Amino acid sequence: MRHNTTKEKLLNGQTVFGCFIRYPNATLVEVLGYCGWDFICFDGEHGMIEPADCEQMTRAAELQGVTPIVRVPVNQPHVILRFMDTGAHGLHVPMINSAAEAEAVVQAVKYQPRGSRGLAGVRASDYGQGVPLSEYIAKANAETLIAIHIETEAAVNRLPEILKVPGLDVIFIGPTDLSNSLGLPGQQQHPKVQAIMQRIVESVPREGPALGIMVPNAEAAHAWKNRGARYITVTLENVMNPAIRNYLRIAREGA
Ligand code: 3PY
Ligand code: MG
Repeated sequence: MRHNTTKEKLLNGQTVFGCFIRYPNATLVEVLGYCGWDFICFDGEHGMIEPADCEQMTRAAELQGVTPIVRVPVNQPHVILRFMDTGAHGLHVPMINSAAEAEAVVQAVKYQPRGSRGLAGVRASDYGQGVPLSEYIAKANAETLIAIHIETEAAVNRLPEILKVPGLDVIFIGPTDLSNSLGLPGQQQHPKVQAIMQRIVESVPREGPALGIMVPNAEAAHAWKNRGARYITVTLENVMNPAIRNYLRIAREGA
């Protein structure tokens, strides 16, 4: 397993910026790797990315020195295992609603003694051809980044308990699912959605796991940086759309 520079930056108190992509394509990762992202997150929840895609995309990210992270579709150990065995440096797990569910994530991701992840000579462990497995285990346990999604009202209510689970690196706000959970689907700017996000901000202490969030644009990213978020993501579509529209406007009408 390679060194996780995104986790290192978080541990040093820095803020990291990443891009979510939902298309199973390693070339896209390679291209985006030239843009300066700290990490790229391959979306296996709302995208079509399967473990075999994740493996190729992880290779491309490593080639570019950008951290490969994957969002798994569901909090199940056998699913998490297949994605993490590709060598991804970290993962997002959606819909974590209790301390027990957060603990299950850590159990699935970490090897003994902290967790119970299954061990084999897979890509993550250099196919057993690199350092001894015992060395790999210690490195993987230290370097793998865990981001859990807090995206329901129930999760926010239980956040103090969830935060006590050791091994979490990022408490990630999912604004879209939060709006859904409050019966206000797609209304992320609604005062009730904003208020529950503020509760999360106030519940996550600065010295614990980093606060993370999905934002719609650069202005929101910077505003969230100022609010204390240190793990900030955007979708490829949300950075691409205004850039293309701006290009076409200027091309057609002049600057
Ligand atoms: C959400 O907004 O629900 C998310 O999961 C963002 O990635
Ligand atoms: Mg979500």
